[in-house]
Amino acid sequence: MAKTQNIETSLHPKTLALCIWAPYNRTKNIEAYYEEFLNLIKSNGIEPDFVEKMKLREIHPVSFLTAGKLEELRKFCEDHEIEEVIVSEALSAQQEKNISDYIHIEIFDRTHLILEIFEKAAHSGEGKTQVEIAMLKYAKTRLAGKGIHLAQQSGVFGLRGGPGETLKERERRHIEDQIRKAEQKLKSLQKVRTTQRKQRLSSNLPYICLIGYTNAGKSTILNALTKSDVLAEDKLFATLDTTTRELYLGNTKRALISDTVGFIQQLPPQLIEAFKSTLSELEFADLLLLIIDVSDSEWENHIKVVQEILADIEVDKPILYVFNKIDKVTDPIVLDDIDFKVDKYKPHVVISAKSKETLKPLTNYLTKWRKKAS
Ligand SMILES: Nc1nc2c(ncn2[C@@H]2O[C@H](COP(=O)(O)OP(=O)(O)OP(=O)(O)O)[C@@H](O)[C@H]2O)c(=O)[nH]1
Ligand SMILES: [Mg+2]
Repeated sequence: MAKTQNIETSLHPKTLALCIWAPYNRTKNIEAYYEEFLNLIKSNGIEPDFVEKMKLREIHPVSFLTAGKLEELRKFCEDHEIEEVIVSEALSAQQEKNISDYIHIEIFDRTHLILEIFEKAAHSGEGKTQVEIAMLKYAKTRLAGKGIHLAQQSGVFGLRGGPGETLKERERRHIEDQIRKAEQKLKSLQKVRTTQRKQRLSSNLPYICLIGYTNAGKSTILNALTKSDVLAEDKLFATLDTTTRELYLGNTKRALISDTVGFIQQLPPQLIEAFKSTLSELEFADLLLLIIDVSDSEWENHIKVVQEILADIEVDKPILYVFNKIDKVTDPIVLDDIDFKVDKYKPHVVISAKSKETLKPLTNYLTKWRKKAS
């Protein structure tokens, strides 16, 4: 490992953020990937004391890190009295447990980190229930990882139906029970959504959804277009709940527009699954505004991530690519490059949500689109 960085010393457990460049990660810009991971940690309200980078040539199937890397990590944690490690990758239950056992420190993987951010950001009953289901499903996989441990404790390693297995089985059943209850609750909450949708349809107004990578500016654009005050901040996953507003263009009510949860690369599958009820809104959209933070050097990769998730949830709707935050790009060479590259995405507009004037390409597009539709 290299480039140790002591950011802060405080009362919280001494935390190491372990940035891993795994062989399956085909990014052209690993530093941007690390930065995003550190932003996830920050969005969860944590300031890591140390940031370490580790490049892996191979993944060990049962411990993720090979023996040499494991020892390197153990030594670092011992030397710096680390009390918890957050890893940039999603680990299997067994990999997490094996690393943790070797270094004698608690490990949190990428999925755990994202689930905690979602838990903090959920406000509505539906949002909270969706996160609860994702967390329970995650807990269930971690329980499987505890199997050997529990069996060893009770001295029945390798025996089926012994006390260890019974305990695990009981825990598993308890979690499954909770998942079932939460899913029932979600179903009744979805009824409310269906009623709202019916009301929307009866209004005969077209329906527009804002989608995109987290922090791209979706809520800021919703606020600017509809004079609302949805929480918009420089934080990953600030929005989890869908907000629908009336969209006026000129002085006429033209459409209904919704903000949605943001996406990220390697979004935990439990979350996609749990958020299908919120994302099902997209099926009813007449137009998707795919918001892109064009000041982020990774914007093309972000579009790919969004397109992959849309394909995964089987949403195929007309898209307007909205390249946002152009005010942040000042380098003329980068501006030229953007100018050239955005042409691949049709139709598109380039905007800044910061002012009414720079938002105009979008409002003009929507006005024309609306006229064409009516
Ligand atoms: N400079 C600049 N900043 C912007 C622009 N649009 C949004 N921002 C900022 O970008 C940050 C994220 O904006 P949000 O609107 O919260 O982004 P979001 O896509 O809703 O993010 P999530 O809800 O977390 O997925 C905020 O700090 C905004 O003020 C823009 O056009 N220019
Ligand atoms: Mg938002």
